[in-house]
Order: sequence, then C-alpha cells, then structure tokens
Amino acid sequence: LDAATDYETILVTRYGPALVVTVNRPRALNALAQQVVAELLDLTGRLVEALPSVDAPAAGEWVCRGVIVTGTGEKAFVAGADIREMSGMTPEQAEAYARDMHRVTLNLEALPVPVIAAVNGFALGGGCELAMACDFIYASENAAFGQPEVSLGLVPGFGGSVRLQQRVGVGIARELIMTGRRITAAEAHRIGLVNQVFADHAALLDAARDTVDTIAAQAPTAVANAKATMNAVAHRSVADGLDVEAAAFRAAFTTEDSRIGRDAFLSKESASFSGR
Ligand code: CO8
Repeated sequence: LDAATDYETILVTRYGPALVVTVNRPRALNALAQQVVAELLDLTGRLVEALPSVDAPAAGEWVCRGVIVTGTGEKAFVAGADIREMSGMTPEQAEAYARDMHRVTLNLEALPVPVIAAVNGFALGGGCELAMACDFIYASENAAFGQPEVSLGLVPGFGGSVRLQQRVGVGIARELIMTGRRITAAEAHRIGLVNQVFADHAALLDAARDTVDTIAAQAPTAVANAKATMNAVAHRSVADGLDVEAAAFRAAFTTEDSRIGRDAFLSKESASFSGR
C-alpha cells in the first residue's frame, strides 16, 4: 500500500484499526471521474491481494481490520458519476467505465474485513451505488441518497439496479429508481438503507472506527467467513443458500479461533483470538 500516497483523487489514511478511503474531488462534489475509478480500482485490487492473510500480526505491526469509505468535506459523499466526463463518452467507453466501477464494487465485497460507508452528504447515482457496495452504511444528518439517473436519460450503471433491490426491497427500490427522488438520511434510515445516523462527519467517522474496533475484537477468520458466506448466498434460493452456509459452518468449526472462542465462553474468560 505504500504506493497509495501517489493517488491524486483519493486519500488513504489510517484511523485506529481502519483504513479510511476518502474520495477527494470537493470541487466536483467528489464525483467519480475516470481517474477516481482507476485509483479506486488500483487500491481495492491491492487490498484484495494483501488482506486475505489474517494471520496473527507481528508485535507492533499495524493490521487493517476494516475499511471506511467516505468523501471530502461536509457537503458530498459522492455526487455520482462525473456527468461532464460522461457527456463526451462513446457507448463503448461508457460501458467500460461502468464495468471498471463494477470491479471496484466487487473488490470491496471481496475484502475479508468489514467495509463501512460513512456517507457525509450527497450520495447520488454512483455515490449511492458505491455506498451500497460496502457492508453497511452509516450517515450524517445532512446525507441525501438517490438514484437520479432517469432524470439524465440514463439508468443506474454502477450496480444500483441490483443492490438497491437487495437492500431495501423491490417496491421501494423501483419507486426510487423510477422517480429519481432524493431521500434524506432519516428516510434512508427508516427504509433500512442506512444503519445509523450521526450529527456530523466527525461523529460519523468516530462511529465507523468504533464499529471496526468492535468487529476487530471478534475472531477475524469468522468475520471473513461470515462475510464471504453472506456474499455467496445473497443470490441463491434458501435451500441452495443453506448448503453454502453448512459448508461455511463446517469450515469455521475447524479453525483454532472457534476452539478459543468456545473454551473462553465455557471458562467465563474473554477470548484472545489467534487469527487462525
Ligand atoms: N458530475 C460532475 N460534476 C458535478 C457532479 C457530477 N455528478 N455533481 C456536481 N458537480 C459539480 C457541479 O457541476 C459544480 O461544478 P461547477 O462549480 O464547476 O459548476 C460543483 O460540482 C458543485 O455542484 P452544484 O453547483 O450543482 O451544487 P448544488 O449545491 O447546487 O447542487 C447537487 C448539489 C444537487 C448534488 C447537484 O450538484 C447535482 O444534482 N449533481 C448531480 C447529481 C447526479 O445526478 N448524480 C448522478 C449522476 S449519474 C450516475 O451516477 C450514473 C452512474 C452510472 C454511470 C454508468 C456509466 C455510463
């Protein structure tokens, strides 16, 4: 990740045990220009390569236990795809742009650690879609969500047609996508798109870091296994999904951490996980 400092449109920093990825184009409300997508693709690709080894770290070594995705400033998380850039694209270029962003979202889902969207303002179009590729969404009170593509003669292109229905159900997703209506953080919370709402960006980032801390205290292999299982069963029938879950449960049962966790419970002590 040392090369991460070379990025121009995203910032990569540490906050407690979390890596904070900040989309940093405040003059365009952090819109996802092609350069942003390319840098997110590079970073998330590196993380997919680097993170699966959740072995016990050497003493004093910093280990990434989660990723927080946010935007610079108080106004926008990400105001969507870059409309200015898009207007000069051929259909082929537009599809390639969408497919690159699909890869970013799939990379985020593939990470063996929690990925939390900290939505600090407008999350429209591609911004809402980026947030939905995270495991769950926290928001500040001034956050606003929407899929306004139909107002531009477009359709959601970065995964919204798939993930909004999964997140909030078919009826609400169709209403939001067909109307292009923008919703507040409070409404997003009510429909289950957002887990929790916080006063401002700082409180939001603190809460996301605290949640990464909480998850970091659990068995890392189990967290990774649970996330991979939930990804794998998301599109399957219940019966099919239960088979995947059974295999994952069996695999979890063979880890050292599961023995440590059971032993700690039975001896009324707190578990100290090995990461194996
Ligand atoms: N792209 C490019 N520039 C943007 C974008 C954007 N999405 N959003 C805002 N900006 C720019 C504005 O042009 C403006 O720049 P300038 O100062 O140079 O004129 C600057 O950011 C500030 O914006 P505003 O002056 O508009 O700020 P307001 O407070 O008046 O309004 C809004 C804020 C409501 C967020 C408004 O900016 C807005 O509606 N933005 C567009 C939101 C939108 O429609 N997003 C969806 C885009 S489509 C999409 O994401 C589809 C993804 C799939 C693509 C598939 C591949 C082709």
